[in-house]
Amino acid sequence: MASATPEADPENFQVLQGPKRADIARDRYDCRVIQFVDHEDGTALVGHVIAKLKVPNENVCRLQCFLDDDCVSCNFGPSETGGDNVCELNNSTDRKHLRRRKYHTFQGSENTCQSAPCINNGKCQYGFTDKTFRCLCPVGFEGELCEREECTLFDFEHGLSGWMITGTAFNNQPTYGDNPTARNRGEPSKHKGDWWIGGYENRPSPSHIAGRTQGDGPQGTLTSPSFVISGHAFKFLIGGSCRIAEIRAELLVEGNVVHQATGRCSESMIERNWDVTGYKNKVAQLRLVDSTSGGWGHINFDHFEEICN
Ligand SMILES: [Ca+2]
Ligand SMILES: [Ca+2]
Repeated sequence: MASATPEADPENFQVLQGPKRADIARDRYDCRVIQFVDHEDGTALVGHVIAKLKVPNENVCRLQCFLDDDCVSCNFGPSETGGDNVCELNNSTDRKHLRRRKYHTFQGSENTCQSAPCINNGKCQYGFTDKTFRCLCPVGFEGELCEREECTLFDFEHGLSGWMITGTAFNNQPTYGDNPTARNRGEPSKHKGDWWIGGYENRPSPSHIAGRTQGDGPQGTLTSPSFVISGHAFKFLIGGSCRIAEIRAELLVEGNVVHQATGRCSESMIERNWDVTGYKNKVAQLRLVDSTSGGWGHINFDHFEEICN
C-alpha cells in the first residue's frame, strides 16, 4: 500500500490529452488523502481515461492522480514515441475494465466512491473528508450524501446580492438592529439576527446613526432570486402596514402571485405562514411591494424560511 504525497515536482509533466492542468490548486495537499491499494503490471484500465500526461516517472503519475479530484486510478507506461513515459488518469477502479497492456502498470486507489454512496445524482469524489469521500450535490439537494432537499432561507444577514430592486423604497436595506426602539417608537422590530427589511428605517450599516428614518414616502419593490420549492410551507416575520392593497409580501410561483400577506399597522413583526403543498418543485420568488407614500406606507420583513420536514 502506498499513498500519494507531494514528494515529486507537480510541475514535472506535460499534457497530451485532457483539460489544461495549470490551474490545479497547490493547497490540495492538505485536503486530499488517497491510498493506492491495487497494483498490476502488464495491465491498464481502459475506457475511463480523463487525462493523458507525459511524465518522467511513476511517482509523478501517482501525484497527478492525487491532484485531480476525479482521478482514482492511473496507467503508467512507456511513450509510444520514445522519451518520457505516459500517465493516464482514470475515473474508475472497476477491475472489469482492466486489459493486458505490455510494459504498463495499473495502480488503483481504494476508491470508496466505488459503492456509489452519493444519492440524488450527487457526484462522488474519493479522498476527501474524514469519511474518505465527498459528494458534490446537484442544485436543490444538500447534505453529506445529497440526501436532503435544499431549503430556502432569506434572513438578510448578508445583504441583498441577487435581489432585484425597483423604485426607491428598498434602497437603504437591509436595516441594522432594532431601529424603531433606537428612536423610542415603543414597538420593537422583533427581527432575527442583526439585519432585516425595515421600510421606514434608514440605518443601512452599524456606522449609521441609530434611529434615523427615511419615512413612508419612497415606493418600490424588492424581488428575491428564484428558488425551487421543496418544502410544504414557508414561515416569515412581517410588520409595518396593515393595508394589503398597498403594502404586502407576495409569493410568486412561475410568475403568478399565489400568496399575499401584510402587517398589523405596527413596527413589531409577527410570524406568518404560507402553505405551499401543491407547488413542490415549482420555481418561485418572494416579492415585497410598497406602492404608497401615505401613513403606514412601509413593510417590515425578516427570516423567510422554508419548512422542509
Ligand atoms: Ca435577519
Ligand atoms: Ca412607501
